[in-house]
Amino acid sequence: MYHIPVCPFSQRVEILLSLKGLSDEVDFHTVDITKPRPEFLLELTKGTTAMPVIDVPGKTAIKESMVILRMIESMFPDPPVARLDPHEHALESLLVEKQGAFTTAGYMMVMNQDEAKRDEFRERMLKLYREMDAVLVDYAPGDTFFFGRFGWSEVIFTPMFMRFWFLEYYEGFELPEGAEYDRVRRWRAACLAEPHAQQVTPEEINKLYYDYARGKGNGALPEGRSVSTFTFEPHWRDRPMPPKDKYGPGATDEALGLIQTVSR
Ligand SMILES: N[C@@H](CCC(=O)N[C@@H](CS)C(=O)NCC(=O)O)C(=O)O
Repeated sequence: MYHIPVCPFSQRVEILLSLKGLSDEVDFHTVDITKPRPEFLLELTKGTTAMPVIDVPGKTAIKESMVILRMIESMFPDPPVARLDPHEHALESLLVEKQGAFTTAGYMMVMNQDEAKRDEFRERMLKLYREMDAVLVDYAPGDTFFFGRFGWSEVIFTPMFMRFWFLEYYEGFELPEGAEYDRVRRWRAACLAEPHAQQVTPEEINKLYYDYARGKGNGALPEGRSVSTFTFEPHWRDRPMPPKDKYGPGATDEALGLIQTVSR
């Protein structure tokens, strides 16, 4: 599997492999998003640059996280993560249907550079949380997870809940109090605590996604900067927390710890 360690779409696959006890059966190769993709990788993807991609020995490589998840689930059915009962799988799929809109809303909100539009983006996120809450209330038999355990919809959403730590940090966005968010709040908390889903931390996310908070995604550079916050070097652990104020003047490479200043 070719992946970007902090990518939520890659994390979905990592969580599923971990739940199936297959993490050690797969060779993971990290891809530096800030550099052009090597030729062999573009051949595997037929020219697209997004990760993850899984190179299945002797077969055509497969991209797109949702497609990869389904393939792994069918190839390695034991233990099942998606519900085996077709009707139960349809129920959990009602929630999964929201993943695209949810992902887009969160990324658009963190990337928004127009302070006057903050409320608009916040409302869009809250509306989606209310819709997810309603699906859980109306269709989920479980009290925390959709069913009694961390399963299919949880694999798909948990990496997004973790990326959206950047909304707490850069936008001060928290789920408000209120009954209309109670069910989804419980679900989210249980997802975040899942032992098989601890691949990333808030510190890592908030340091790496600073450039997203400045409106630049996928390794692109904000004006005046020369090193992406997605870079592997220097390691994120060795860098300071970025400023939370995404609408103020941008931090420099030096302030972000991306360039070591030589002391004389
Ligand atoms: N729809 C894709 C999205 C994958 C995606 O956007 N990956 C990002 C990293 S989080 C990426 O590789 N971006 C770099 C690029 O597109 O060149 C999936 O579900 O796998």
